[in-house]
Amino acid sequence: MSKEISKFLSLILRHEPAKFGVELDSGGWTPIDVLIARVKVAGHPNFDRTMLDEVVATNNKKRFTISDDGLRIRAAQGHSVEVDLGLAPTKPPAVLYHGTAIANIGSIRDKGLLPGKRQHVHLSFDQYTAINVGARYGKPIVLSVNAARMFEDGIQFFRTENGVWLTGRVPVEYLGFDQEREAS
Ligand code: HQG
Repeated sequence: MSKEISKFLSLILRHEPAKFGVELDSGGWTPIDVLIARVKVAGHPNFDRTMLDEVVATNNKKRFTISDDGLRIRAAQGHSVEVDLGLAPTKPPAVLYHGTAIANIGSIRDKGLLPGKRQHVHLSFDQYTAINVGARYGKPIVLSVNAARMFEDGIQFFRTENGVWLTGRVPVEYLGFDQEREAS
């Protein structure tokens, strides 16, 4: 139940708020009481604040953030609708990782990492997380990203409330394909 609700909240808060009668402000926030009302009519009549708090607290990736006053909620990352999370540009670790499906490698070698439907390219702090991200789309492979050099070259990075690293795109010269041989 909790996983189903979590996925539904991600859909509303990242991708299709209008479809469910939810309005996000420029920072991606929305009032919790309205959200709960919309989730109830969308097929989860028992949904309430206690359940929402539990989903937020137990979510394995801490995908949702509640405002300090407890009245609003937003997705910590992953938006396809345009929001400005208001994150300060931050110096990244020297190396970050990106998990993808092996099937994407040819195109990534060609064009680098692009954000696709989302607002940013998502990068992971560790290889374990990255492999799980990549496995969502097929046989996974992990690419390393020379974040130190990107940063030196003036490219901005942001760290989300739940520890995901975001950047606009990753040109191919910053990518390491070292693991490709192991994966094939
Ligand atoms: C790939 C999850 C071909 C990219 C995760 C990825 C993450 C290219 C896919 C968050 C490409 C986009 C985001 C290129 C990138 N050619 N394929 N030039 N450039 N790609 O889902 O990073 O569980 O939009 O490798 O944990 O997989 O939802 O991005 O495979 O943090 O909270 O295009 O979603 O978080 O897929 O995942 P996505 P992602 P949640």
